Amino acid sequence: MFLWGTATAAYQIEGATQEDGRGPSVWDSFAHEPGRVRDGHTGDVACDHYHRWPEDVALMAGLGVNAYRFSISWPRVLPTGAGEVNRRGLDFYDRLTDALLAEGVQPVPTLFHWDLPQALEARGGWMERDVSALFAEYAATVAARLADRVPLWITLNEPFVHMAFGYAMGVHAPGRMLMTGALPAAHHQLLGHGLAVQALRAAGARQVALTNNCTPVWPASTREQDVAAAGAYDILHNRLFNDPVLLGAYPDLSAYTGSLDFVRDGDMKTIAAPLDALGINYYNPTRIAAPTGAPTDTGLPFADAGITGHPTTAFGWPVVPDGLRELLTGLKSRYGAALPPILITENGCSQPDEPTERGTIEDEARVDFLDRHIAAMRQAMAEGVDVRGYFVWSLLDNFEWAEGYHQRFGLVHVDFATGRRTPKRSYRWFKEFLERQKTA
Ligand code: GBH
Repeated sequence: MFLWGTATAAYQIEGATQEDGRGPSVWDSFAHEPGRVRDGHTGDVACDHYHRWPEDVALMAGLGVNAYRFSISWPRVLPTGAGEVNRRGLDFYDRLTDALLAEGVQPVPTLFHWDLPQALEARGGWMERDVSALFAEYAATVAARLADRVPLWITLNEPFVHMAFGYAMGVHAPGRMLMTGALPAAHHQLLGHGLAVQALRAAGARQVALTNNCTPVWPASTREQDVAAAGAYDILHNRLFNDPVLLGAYPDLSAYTGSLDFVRDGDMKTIAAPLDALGINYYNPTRIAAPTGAPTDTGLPFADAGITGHPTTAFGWPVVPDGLRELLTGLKSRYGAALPPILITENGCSQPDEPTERGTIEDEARVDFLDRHIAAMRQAMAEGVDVRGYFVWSLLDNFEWAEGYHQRFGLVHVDFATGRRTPKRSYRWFKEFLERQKTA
């Protein structure tokens, strides 16, 4: 069965950050630090999904999806990251799982979508090797409770973005600016992934995947320097996270570091544990040029050249549906038989989505975006790529990290003052699309 779903993440929708024994995460601390998130927005309430989840499950039942990708909040389950289990935290995901199954919606949990328990950040966060083993213990704890009903698990969401935005550039929690010094945070996430795969299988999980954010990389010109810079960017963004998992080895990282002393014997074998699927989050391609040599250069071996000549979303990201086909066929040609079946675990766009006087939200641009990306995915499938699922980011407008509530990605509009949900035109479009899949 092809999985058609929507996706969300705990900190972006749940709220209730101090309820039922949940501990603080790095995102609670970060969002409450002045100047970190636009207009000082926080996830304290967000979509209040922690209380309104029955309504959200009903929205998915009405939509007709057969799968739902959500994330589990590590500090809800283990308030200090390790040790004492908070049963009320697990109870929440247990209730959600049962309610989804009762509606014929397969729960697809992600164990880590960036909300590290603050107590583990105090110990060094993902820069600290021990966090990998603690992540696997947490995975085992959750699976012991849910694996009897949950067939498919995702370990990490976008370790690239977490490393780059959280540890290298400081624009996401935990707000560190280590630049290339952040590479251990990549390795420890990947090691945590590999250890979690073992723990999940031991607890009875039938299928395990990792979700990577991938981007097709376009050289800004055919000049040799630009092509080399594009290759260097591809290594950092895509291959650093795909190669170890699929091939058991890092790509050549000499443009970024002189030493991989954080890698120990046996790590690569752990990281390369066979997967049942690779999750891909696709938003847009990236155009890369050689650094200019100006004082404003980052010191990195590439510069973002920007993409022009394509429409953009409210976030300013270029809309390039064919980039999804290019990405998928590119993965197939790079990894061949080592590439497991693919799940598109996120795809979607931000739009202003102001209600009309009649209260409806006519998000035509989102309908067009989704329609064209699904067509591009199908084109890749026709070209031989084994894709098994597609999840729209997102079910609900939600807390968009450093942008707060300013970017709206939902099929369902959320009035953040009242929590009121209003399905958009795109929700009705996707519902009709899914009905057509059943009869086709
Ligand atoms: C995902 O990350 C996250 O998993 C999810 O939580 C989030 O809400 C969602 O996407 C929407 O942001 O500067 O034009 O080259 C997406 C990671 C990183 C993808 C930045 C787009 C930059 C576009 N994104 N990237 S551009």
